Amino acid sequence: MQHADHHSSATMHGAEHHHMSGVREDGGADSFSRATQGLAAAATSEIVGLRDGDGFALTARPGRKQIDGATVRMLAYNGSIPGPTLRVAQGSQVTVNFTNQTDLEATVHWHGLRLDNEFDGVPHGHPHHGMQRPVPTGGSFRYRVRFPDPGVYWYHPHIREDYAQEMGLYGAIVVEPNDPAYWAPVNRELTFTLDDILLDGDDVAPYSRAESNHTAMGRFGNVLLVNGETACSLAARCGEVVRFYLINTANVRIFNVRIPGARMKLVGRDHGRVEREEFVEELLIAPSERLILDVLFERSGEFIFEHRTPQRAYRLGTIQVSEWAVERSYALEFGALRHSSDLAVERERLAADFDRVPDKTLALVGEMPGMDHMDHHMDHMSHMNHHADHMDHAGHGATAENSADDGRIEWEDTMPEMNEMSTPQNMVWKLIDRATGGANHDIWWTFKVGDRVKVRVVNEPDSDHPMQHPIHFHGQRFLVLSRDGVGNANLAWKDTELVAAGQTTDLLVEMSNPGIWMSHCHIAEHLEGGMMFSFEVEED
Ligand SMILES: [Cu+2]
Repeated sequence: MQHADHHSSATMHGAEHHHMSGVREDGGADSFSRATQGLAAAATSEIVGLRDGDGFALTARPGRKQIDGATVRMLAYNGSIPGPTLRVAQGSQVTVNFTNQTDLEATVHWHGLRLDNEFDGVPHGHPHHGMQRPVPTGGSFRYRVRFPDPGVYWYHPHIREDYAQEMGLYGAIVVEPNDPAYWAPVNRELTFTLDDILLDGDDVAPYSRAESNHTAMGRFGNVLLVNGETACSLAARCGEVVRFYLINTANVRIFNVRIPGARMKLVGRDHGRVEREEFVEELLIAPSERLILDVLFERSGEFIFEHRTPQRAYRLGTIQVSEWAVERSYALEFGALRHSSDLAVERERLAADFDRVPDKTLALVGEMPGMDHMDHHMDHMSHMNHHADHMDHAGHGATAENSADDGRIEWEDTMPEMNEMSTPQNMVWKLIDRATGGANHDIWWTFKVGDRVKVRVVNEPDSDHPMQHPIHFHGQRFLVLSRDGVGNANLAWKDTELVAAGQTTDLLVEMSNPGIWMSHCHIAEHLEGGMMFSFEVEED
């Protein structure tokens, strides 16, 4: 694992430590505590198998952790960062007794699960349909969680995500399919959370209790973490096929993952299988998205698990593959590219949806009230020129799949001082319903169970700060129909989709789960800045 500011050949894109005033802001009631005295060291994450009907206790509390030589105060579920990985069977239901021992209100959001509305973890002062009362410090809440779909999901708080999630409150959920032939056989399955954290010298860069900051670009970290650790290493055997369940738990950072020298096959995304498996060199994963990759290690030696941006490569981890061949290799099965018959049926079904007029159009807009117009204009121009260079270089602007080199993604914090000072007051992020002009809280959509709603998401290239946004729908699942007018050649059920700056993406959202649900940008600071709205799905 590399420290993000080593070998900063990326010049201005190097994520440098933010050397703030140098004065610690501890002790003030305005900041979350950074004290580590008396806290237990965070443990490594456990894998917990839960059976239908089981109960499980989940407690969030502060813990202490060593990161890159610094001892910092963090938050842990059941004493570990990430929290326990839950392994459950498709169709099962469990009860989670959550207790909040942190120093802020909390909920647990079960990201991607089509569960009952009241257990979705969206906070509201007065609990009503789709909402729950925030769990105060010392309080608890009983969640009933069900798992209708195979795939990989995760859990995290839905209050001050910019702080609580960054501090370690996240955990993986692997839902095992009922059909034993759903996945190809592999030797092992491993779960990896991809994250970063912003250190300021020997401590976590401070957080205000009153409001989030880094609202403009989101809080980029300067240390990368895989499963909460800076040095991820694993051992494998020659001929072994390992399934990687990847979850991006970062506030804003996008990862572009690869393992040079090993063979990698995309087999699934958020909610299970892809339409057709494909061999890949590298793949993007945006905040809150998931990837399911099968990896074959054909020869012995050291392999690097890497995050590649257009400017540089970061080491995420190291895999040592021994010469000792695995007893049963699944190399043959790995070589077969399987198709999902369920998604083939969906493709036929949605042929008419590709060309029809969208039911809803959402624009993604950033506004900087009070920002000097001229400065803004110049910044914007240089920003767009930068994009144009990359597009020329890559030779394309629109592809069926988002790629690392299409030039419309911010990989690092390019304006750290300005970003750090930005708040929801001076940087406003909006989801705008083009039909009504309503923004964020003003939007209220109503659908019926069974509706398949075509939502066009237009990430406006001319707003005050065009950048990518991972758009997330709670409680439902969707298919990506097209990106920039190019039809999606490989369907998968998802709950989050990255929309690059200037990109137009059409989604087909299947309204299958009744209730009042949230949709929002999953950049934590954009959500905190109000980039969200609610929609209702009525029982038929
Ligand atoms: Cu956003």
